[in-house]
Amino acid sequence: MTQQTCILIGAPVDSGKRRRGCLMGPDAYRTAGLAEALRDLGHGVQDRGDVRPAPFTPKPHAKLHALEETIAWTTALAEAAEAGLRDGLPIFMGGDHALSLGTVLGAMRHSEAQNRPLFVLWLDAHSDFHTPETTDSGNLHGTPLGYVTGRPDFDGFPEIPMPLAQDNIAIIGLRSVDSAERAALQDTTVQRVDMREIDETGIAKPLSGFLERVARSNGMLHVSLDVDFLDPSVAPAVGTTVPGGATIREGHLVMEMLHDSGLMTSLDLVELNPFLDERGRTAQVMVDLAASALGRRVFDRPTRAF
Ligand code: B3U
Ligand code: MN
Ligand code: MN
Repeated sequence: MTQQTCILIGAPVDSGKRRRGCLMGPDAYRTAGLAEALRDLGHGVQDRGDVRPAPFTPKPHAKLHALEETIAWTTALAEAAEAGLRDGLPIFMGGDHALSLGTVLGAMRHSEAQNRPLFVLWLDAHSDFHTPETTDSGNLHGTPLGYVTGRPDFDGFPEIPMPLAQDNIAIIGLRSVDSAERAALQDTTVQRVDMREIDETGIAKPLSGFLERVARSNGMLHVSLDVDFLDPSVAPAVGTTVPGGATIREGHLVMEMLHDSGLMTSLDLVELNPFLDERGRTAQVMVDLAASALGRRVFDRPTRAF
């Protein structure tokens, strides 16, 4: 198995929505033994501690929640992501999904410097494709894919170098998409895999199609795993529970396929709210999924080439 240098980066972002608690995420992952699990697999592990937002002055805003704070996190996390990618495989311990405004931006800058295309795999019940104009909730954790694809109205956020190509994005696990997002997504070539498709064809088929495309382009692959990708019965520690999510096995299969592909270059673990957890079980599930993505398995088997 290829050894990696895993760089753990705490991203206690709690500004992307109103319900608080995701700021406790990084320490929950540490307590659940993320570093130890990765070391047991033979990887090098460095915990860089928690990122802090850039300085900011909060201003009241009619609709958007904590806009300035979220911009400040975006600036700081983009830098942390770029630095982490230079040194190894960064794993961002969130924090709500607003953290991906920064981590994907950092990955975009890094991939541009490497002259390799960036691909993004979004494992989520939601499509997070809003803009600050289209969001009804005003919660910016619903906007990162809108931002990185170059949608309008992200005033005050860092400039996007070159929008992420729609062809380079897959969202898997969809079951809660707002009408403005649906309308916008329908005009794109983003690969959208909803729970119905997973029920009908299984999760491996759409994922391997996507991974083949990443491999063919010698792409870098950023994976963003939202806790609510999983069914709330197995992962209850999340503010927005949407029934009908992925099973534990589907989650592990995705992670095992990612490992076999050797393509993943960075990983977000987002939306864990330890305040809502039951004896740490969701934190543990997320640690186990991360371990699968880094090679944990029962038996060795011949790996599939992508
Ligand atoms: N699309 C809704 C709900 C939502 C998005 N992401 C989460 N919830 N976790 C919104 O508020 O934008
Ligand atoms: Mn999300
Ligand atoms: Mn979600």
